[in-house]
Amino acid sequence: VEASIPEPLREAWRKHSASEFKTKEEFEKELVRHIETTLARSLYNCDEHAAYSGTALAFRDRLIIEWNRTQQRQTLTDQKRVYYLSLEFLMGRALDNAMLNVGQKDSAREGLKDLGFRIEDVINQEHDAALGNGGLGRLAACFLDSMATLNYPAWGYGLRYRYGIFKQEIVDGYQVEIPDYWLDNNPWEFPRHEITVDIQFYGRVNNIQDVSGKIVHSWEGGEIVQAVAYDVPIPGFGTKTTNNLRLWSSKASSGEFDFQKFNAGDYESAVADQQRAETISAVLYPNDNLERGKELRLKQQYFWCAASLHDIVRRFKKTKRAWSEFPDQVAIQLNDTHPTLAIVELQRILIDLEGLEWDEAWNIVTKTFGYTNHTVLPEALEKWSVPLVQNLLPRHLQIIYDINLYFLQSVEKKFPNDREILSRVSIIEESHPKMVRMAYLAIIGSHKVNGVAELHSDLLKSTLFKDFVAIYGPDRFMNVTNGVTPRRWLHQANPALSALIAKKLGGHEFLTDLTLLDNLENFVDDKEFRAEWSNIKTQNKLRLANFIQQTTGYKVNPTSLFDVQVKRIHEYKRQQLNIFGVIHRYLTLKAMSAEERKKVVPRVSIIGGKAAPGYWMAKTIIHLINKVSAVVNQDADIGDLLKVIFIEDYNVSKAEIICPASDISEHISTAGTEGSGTSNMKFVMNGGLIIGTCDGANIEITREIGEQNIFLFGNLAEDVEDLRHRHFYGDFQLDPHLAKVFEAIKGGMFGDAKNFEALISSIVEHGDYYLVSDDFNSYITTHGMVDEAFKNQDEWLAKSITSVARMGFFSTDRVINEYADSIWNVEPLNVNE
Ligand code: 8GP
Repeated sequence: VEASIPEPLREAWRKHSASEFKTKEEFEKELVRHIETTLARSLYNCDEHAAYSGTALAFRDRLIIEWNRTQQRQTLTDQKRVYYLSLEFLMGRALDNAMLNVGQKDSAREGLKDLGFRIEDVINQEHDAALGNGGLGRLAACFLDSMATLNYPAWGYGLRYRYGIFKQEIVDGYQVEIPDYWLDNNPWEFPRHEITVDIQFYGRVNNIQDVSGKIVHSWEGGEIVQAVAYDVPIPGFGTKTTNNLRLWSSKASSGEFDFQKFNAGDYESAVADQQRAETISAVLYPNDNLERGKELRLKQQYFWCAASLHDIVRRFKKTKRAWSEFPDQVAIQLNDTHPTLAIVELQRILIDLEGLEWDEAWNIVTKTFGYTNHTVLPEALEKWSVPLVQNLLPRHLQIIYDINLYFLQSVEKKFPNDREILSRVSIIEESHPKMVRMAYLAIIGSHKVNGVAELHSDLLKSTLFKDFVAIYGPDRFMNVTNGVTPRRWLHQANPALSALIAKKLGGHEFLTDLTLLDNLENFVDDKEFRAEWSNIKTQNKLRLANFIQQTTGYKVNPTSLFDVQVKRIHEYKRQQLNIFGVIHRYLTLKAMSAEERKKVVPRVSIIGGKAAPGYWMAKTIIHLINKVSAVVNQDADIGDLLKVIFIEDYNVSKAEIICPASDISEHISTAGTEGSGTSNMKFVMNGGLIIGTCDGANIEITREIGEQNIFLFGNLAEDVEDLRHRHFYGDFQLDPHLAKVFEAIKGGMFGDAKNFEALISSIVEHGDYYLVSDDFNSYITTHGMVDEAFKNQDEWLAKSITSVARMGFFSTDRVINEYADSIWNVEPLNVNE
């Protein structure tokens, strides 16, 4: 139904059309109105949380006004749009970001003050939106910010999980998981109950011959689950664009209950059906860099891909264009292989529902999709068992087989004498059971495949996807090095530093053109500037020290060197290397004379991150960190020389406190294992130095900021395979310093040694896959260099300023422009007309 109001009646609409607040007064009016009406509170019972809700609602109104105009503008200009499909969007908090992006934080601060509240306390009321695990999900969130800021017509599509990533509690040193029910009073989403899509599962395929003799495939039976849209407005910084993040929620399709079953007295089964449907979008899988092949996960993937594609196709069909124009209107980016079924689904829509020929359809499909790979870890590569796919998505399996058939025929033509290559590149792995290799399907169905840092993209081409480079040529494979949004990770997280930089550079333009930071190098020797810079770091460390005291009870000295490693806990990221290094430091301190100790730089080792609930070794590492913390922190003999802090429940809003407060941060994955890493960028952008391996984006950070400004250590990626091979054949020598650390653990210094046996034996007896022992000496030696460098505060400060000045490359604005130019072929919208 066309719901548009006819022109003669639009006058009243124009007169009363909602407008956004622009001053402190107007903000106060909106805030009080929301508190008194929407929230039904008053000045007699308005607590901080109500103040937060009212403020959020006032800003939400502003966003929705811009959101409406943006959608209108994008529909009118009818340009090509980008759709970013990601199972994870790790957004964190929205209020502070909204205030800063629409440029009204001062109005809000003053307005809240007038009404009796401190803006910081109000902001702190917000629950993080934690619909992601780690880097991949946070990258998607940074991308949304940049796409809106740069005025790209872009949508995010994801799942509206009822439970985000679990909350982590530490009990007796062990991680305990608590469900994160985050949806109560979430003011940032708009339910669109009128936008629903029916999604089919199971059933069977009937192949029918039509009058012309063509075989038509019809997917019948099975069950239907309904997808309901929830929209989250994404405001750009300093621009009119507010884009949309559409999250799908699952619901039983026949309303609340199956009333027939209900009336027949089968109450339980009616409720069970409903619950089974709602289960699809109930939980985020809490694994980072690990796939477990669970049916519910596959259901999530198809549910979300099918709903999103239906939405995209519906929007395209409204323009009444020919199907051949689809790739000129639509670019779809696959954030890892999780949305690969979208390729199959689009092919299905085109041939089964729209009646296109296979080749014509496939040509449209491949021009539409791009695929980003985030990891080379074998355990993270998705494979789905053929029987599972057959049962859940019978028609899709047929299409996958057809895609594979045509692909293998083309490979055979190209390499007629190579039988081996066919089995190597086949989408179907000939195992028991057979498996569908999703990465191969994603490559074959996309026109571009990219990795997330240079080394990573090179490794993809030379190892995992080597055969595909031979088949398609090198042009299909490219690199787009990751970035982070400077709005959240500099301006919002570190307002004092952002203000100082703006003062020096004559404005905040650097926030939308980060390369302008390079002008800071002119001030490296500016005394006053240096003092302010250093003072800001001290204040940020003080803020973190207070946070640590409030949350752990431990007092840390803010003049100590703050050494931080925060990220998901994973053997490849090597938090075990870190904690063994800390134990080595502790043992060294204990053996020192009082005289020697005087020369020691006091250090606070701060580690935080979640382990996947089923990842036992990662949980063991957390346990060890907490045991070491308990022993070291109460050792009066050591005092401030060493403190060890485990930050519980690390998340985006905690990262905003932690990143600006580090002196040094650790990015110490085994070379060749980390796709890119993005926290390395956040830390350097905030004036912290880093210690790291030659891995992921560390290499490019080094190239930008200069070798003298980073502490690199460890074996190179090219040597890893050989070392592993040698270990496998028994050629392994435990590093003598590490041996001492193990002696201490085995001697019970950190509680029952049995708890840590497996951690030690993975290194000593099982081949040390992550090369902890091989890199240990280099690691502790380099930490010695960090200590020495920190003693010279003047030079340290120069390194800090120079590094920030050279970080311009690592903005997601640069990243998004690269995707837009070389993968999506889309232009930003001119919003000033
Ligand atoms: C991560 C990579 O490990 C990291 O190096 C990279 O910076 C980031 O993606 C963004 O590109 N990968 C994941 O977070 C990941 O694989 N997550 C799984 C939950 C899907």
